[in-house]
Amino acid sequence: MFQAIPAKKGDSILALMTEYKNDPRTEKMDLGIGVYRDDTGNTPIMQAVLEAQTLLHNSEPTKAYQGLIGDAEFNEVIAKLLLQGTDALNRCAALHTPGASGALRNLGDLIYATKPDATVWISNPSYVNHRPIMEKAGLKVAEYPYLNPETKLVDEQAMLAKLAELGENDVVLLHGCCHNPSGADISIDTWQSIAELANKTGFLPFVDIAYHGLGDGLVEDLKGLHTIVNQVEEVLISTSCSKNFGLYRERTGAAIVVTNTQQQAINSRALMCELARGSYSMPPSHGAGVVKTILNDEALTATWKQELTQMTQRVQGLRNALVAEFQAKTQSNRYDYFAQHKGMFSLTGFSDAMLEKLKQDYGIYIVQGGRINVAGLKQAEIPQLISAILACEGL
Ligand code: PLP
Ligand code: TYF
Repeated sequence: MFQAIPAKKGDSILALMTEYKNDPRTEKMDLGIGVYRDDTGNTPIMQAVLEAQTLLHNSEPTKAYQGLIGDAEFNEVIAKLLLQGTDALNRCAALHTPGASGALRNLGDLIYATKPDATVWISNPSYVNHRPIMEKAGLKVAEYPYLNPETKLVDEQAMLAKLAELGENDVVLLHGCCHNPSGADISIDTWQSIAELANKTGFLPFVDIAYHGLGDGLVEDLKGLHTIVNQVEEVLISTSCSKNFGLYRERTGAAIVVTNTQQQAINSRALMCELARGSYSMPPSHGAGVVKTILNDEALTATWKQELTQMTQRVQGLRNALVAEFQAKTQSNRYDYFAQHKGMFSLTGFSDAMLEKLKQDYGIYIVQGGRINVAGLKQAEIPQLISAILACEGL
């Protein structure tokens, strides 16, 4: 039965992570997979998470099943974290899922269950798993123009021109902030135009926000999402606690459906529960328990916000330092885009040959397409990284 299955290469980002681990060199730099690291190269467990885990450990009464909606209190706090201050909070329902990946798949299944002919439009480029998740849900996937390869910023005109052609059979998957892989985010004016276009043409906005708080901060990073939900009746949202709570392996996220009435949202979530029943059934509880413990406690929330701000500021500092060092070494502004990008990543567009040389000759690991995880850098490594890039340039 399984003899016909060919060997597979698998996910190139995860493969690069393993290749880095197996590289015996001591002088090496992992700028591949999207995890935050501190200046010593560790991905620490946040202090707020450590304290919440202790509280949880001492108070958790049972490990009995939670039911298909997962942790109901987590669903409430995560919806508030994202939608507080908008009227969408009164016409939404959240479903605790195994990471944003689980949310993306569940919402893909929801789209398929209600409109099997829909096309999901993803940005070019987009998160490596957007296309496979939506295709495996049975949906057609197409790309809208996004990144201008010259400026490394968003080609907003081209993007809006394509979205203007769409209609009621289309779903537009948008990155809420900190675009993966490019780091280039859309302006508030463009979010406003997207909201207007959605209302005019009837496409469904689907906002994936996996890096909330890692761009300009928890409040600022929601401006795009809020622009949409304040004006458009129906919106899908997937969110992740992997990065902003550092809970990666705990697989913690949520799928949120915003509809025209609270009852409609509850009905939609009932269908989402049925769809979850057809795959993983119930999500793992620990990460959601940690998140709700933090968000229900003022002191822990303050600690968490402070830590998240420090992480974000470290990345912004690295971005500024990269630009300053590039300017000093090249007497040019061609790498200034690093400081205009938001979140963990910047897409450089480095060629495969250049990436191979950086890896082989310098032990520098960067994802295909040239996506650099700025959040994986140590301050002291910046001169070394830039010298290596400049030595390899032109390949
Ligand atoms: N969406 C985007 C844009 C991502 O970059 C990621 C991965 O980090 C995810 C979703 C999935 O996140 P999670 O680890 O919560 O499944
Ligand atoms: O883009 C990234 O690096 C993160 C982590 O199959 C990730 O989103 C990468 C690949 C993958 C799962 C998670």
